[in-house]
Amino acid sequence: MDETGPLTEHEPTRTGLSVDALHRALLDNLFYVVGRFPAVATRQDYYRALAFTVRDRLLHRWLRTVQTYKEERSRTVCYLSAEYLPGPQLGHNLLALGIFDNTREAVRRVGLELDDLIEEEAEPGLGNGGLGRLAACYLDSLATLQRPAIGYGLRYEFGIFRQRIDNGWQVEVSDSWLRDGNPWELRRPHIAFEIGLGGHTERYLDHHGHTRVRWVPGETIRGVAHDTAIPGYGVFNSNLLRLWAAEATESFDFGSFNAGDYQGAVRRKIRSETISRVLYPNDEPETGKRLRLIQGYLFVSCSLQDMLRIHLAGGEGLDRFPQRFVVQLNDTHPAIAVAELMRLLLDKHGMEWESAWDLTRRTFAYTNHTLLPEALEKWSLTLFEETLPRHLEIILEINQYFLDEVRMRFPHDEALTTRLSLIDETGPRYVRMAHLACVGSFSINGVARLHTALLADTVLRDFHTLWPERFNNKTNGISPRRFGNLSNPDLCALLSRVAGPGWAADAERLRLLEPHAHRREIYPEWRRIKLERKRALARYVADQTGIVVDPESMFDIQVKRIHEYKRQHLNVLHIIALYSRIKMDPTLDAAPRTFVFGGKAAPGYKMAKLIIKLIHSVGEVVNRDPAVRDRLRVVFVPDFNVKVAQRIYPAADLSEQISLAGMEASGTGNMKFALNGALTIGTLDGANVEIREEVGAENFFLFGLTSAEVQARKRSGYCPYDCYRENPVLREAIDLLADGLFSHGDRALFRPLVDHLLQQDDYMLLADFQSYIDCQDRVDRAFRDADSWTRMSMLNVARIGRFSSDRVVQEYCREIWRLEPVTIRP
Ligand code: T68
Repeated sequence: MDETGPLTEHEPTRTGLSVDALHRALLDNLFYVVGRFPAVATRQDYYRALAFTVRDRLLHRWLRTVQTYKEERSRTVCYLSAEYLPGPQLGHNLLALGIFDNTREAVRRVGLELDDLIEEEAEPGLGNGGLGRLAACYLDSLATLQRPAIGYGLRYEFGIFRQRIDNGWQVEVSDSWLRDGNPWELRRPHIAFEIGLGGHTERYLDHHGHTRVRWVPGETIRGVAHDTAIPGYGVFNSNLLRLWAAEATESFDFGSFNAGDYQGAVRRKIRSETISRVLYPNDEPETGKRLRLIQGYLFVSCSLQDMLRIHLAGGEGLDRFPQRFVVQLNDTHPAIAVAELMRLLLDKHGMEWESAWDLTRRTFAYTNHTLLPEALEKWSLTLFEETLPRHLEIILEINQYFLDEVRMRFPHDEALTTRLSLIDETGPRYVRMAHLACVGSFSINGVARLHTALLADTVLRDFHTLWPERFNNKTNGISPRRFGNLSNPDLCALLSRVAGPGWAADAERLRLLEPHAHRREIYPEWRRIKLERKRALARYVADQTGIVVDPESMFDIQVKRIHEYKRQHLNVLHIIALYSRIKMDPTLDAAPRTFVFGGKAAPGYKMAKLIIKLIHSVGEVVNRDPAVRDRLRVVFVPDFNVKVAQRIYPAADLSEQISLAGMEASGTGNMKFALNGALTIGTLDGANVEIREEVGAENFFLFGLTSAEVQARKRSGYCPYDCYRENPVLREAIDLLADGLFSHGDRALFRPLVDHLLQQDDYMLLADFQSYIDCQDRVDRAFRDADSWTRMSMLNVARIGRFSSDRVVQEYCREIWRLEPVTIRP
């Protein structure tokens, strides 16, 4: 007691927010939960004790929240997503609870620094990239906007691989994020559901004499809930992220056990638990991956069973289910939910087809995240039949009714029917998951205005013809808490001073910064904050890569998954061109630049891995060359994840958003950079289009073909070799690469890349090359006028408020989910 100071009666150890209460709880948890004395405790021990301290406070809010939602019979949105990338929890939760300063002080009392404890946390890498991070931003906004919501997903034991770089090549290392335990989650053994797999179906007569179907699975597996609280910012509401882990239904197969086969008995348990073992990296053909199909089914079935349980416990009939729940499908990964809800209603709850179908279609809404035809999910019919035989029957029946409806409306168009079918019969038969999602949903949305328009015009064109009223756009947004307050506290303090602290919960208020963008006296502070973040990143880069960079140089950054359509190699071609220009003309007047890259390549995507090697190879030559040493630097930050991202966005001067127009659904990094005062060089792709409209064309560096021009060029027969032949600068850059300047004379290393560019160039780098180079020249001139650059930077921040995830979640609530706020009182 003496050590910790007195506690008031109103400050119980488990909920109090004062420095005293937090300090006392920290020591308590260190001793009773972590099991360590202060004298021997490590930082990791203290991190865990602090996490438990925060979790207690969250649990308290979350129980109040659940109670209130129940009493008020609130309508709830269930976000079904195979991926979540929430990032480290500690800092975020302290911010939401408003106890950052008190906690800092409490941690100081035990002789430690809060920032060091925050560093200890291993982040849950339960997603590949933008799609998973978007889901996490939306959960943050839903809680902040006081909307009842549950995020459902999978508790992968191994998240996205960790990336090491070995001699310039990506090496994948498994991510054992649960190794030290996860203090944020609560395992709920009593919230568990069984799912079936394989087996066969049987028909029987029910007591009304109706034919019904029974699925007799070959095996069953259990999904057990693991809950994490998601607190809203500055409100008492706390929602839930519920992730399912696979477990065996019986630890022992007693048949084998009794027969003396102990090994066999345990084998089945191990096999069951394999199901939620590992997250699949994207960009790999998945049509044959049974495990991935089962993963999707596991979390979807458990989630739907959980919703039905909650609903029925409320005492209302199933017919009221769509009033109480709305389910958002985050891409097609959970689209099996359409068939699974039908199965549960028909086979488990004895509903008739028509009412079950009506209910199902009033429950689901679908978000599409890609236009890449190769990324549209499909599953082989044979695999489906083996794994989910009952679901295949249901899908075929849905298809029959659906195609009858199509034929009725378009009687003479058999081609249309073939195109719309849930089954692709052009070769070996496949189930088209996007079609299942469209047919089973009352709303279909894209994630940026251009993306939605292209969806309606290309991959989902026929569905748009059929049901134009179902289509709508929801332009993506990002959490201003995580990518503002948390990652860039100094900038945010300045924003709060000039625009008022309310901007973090109401990002449109950033507009109040706009008049200040013309006050030169504020510029030095703005630049000082940026420089400080660049210095911090420079230290991190030196630590991670050994490369020293100059914080005064322009930080030109491209971080995102490595993919040809995102065109990291166009960025590299610019570096090569600039390098060779400076070599030819050492007096060339250009601002020193540091090119920063980061991002993972799918393990099976050879070309993406070669692009990583290319970045390192060019970096090696450029960084070593005394002729350009102080003017150009190229670095690759390994293992890009949410934690690293939070260091990078604040340090950027220039944000590279250079995908081929029409390829990037939205992008969200573009928004995170702009919120942190970077200017964008970009094409008219995804959300860039809308960002440019908001910040003003004069504050955005635009280049490249439009998506309409891309289509036209492709139709008229695009020939990349013509660009190469006609443009000496481009020719020089490509020749240097092909001739082995960056590969110690090895002409074979980058041959696949060069050949692809010259012969096919699917993503039209050569067509956009000159426009990109010219635009980079404009960037250079602009950067050298420091005052004008600062003004543009400030205007970007002032006008980026629309891209808060709060804005888009409000749109989802109003236009799709019909969801009202529910205030939780302490
Ligand atoms: C991204 N998609 C879009 N997919 O590429 C990006 N894919 O434009 C958009 O901003 C973002 O979604 C949010 O809408 C993805 O991130 C995946 O990660 C993915 C995962 C598994 C399978 C396929």
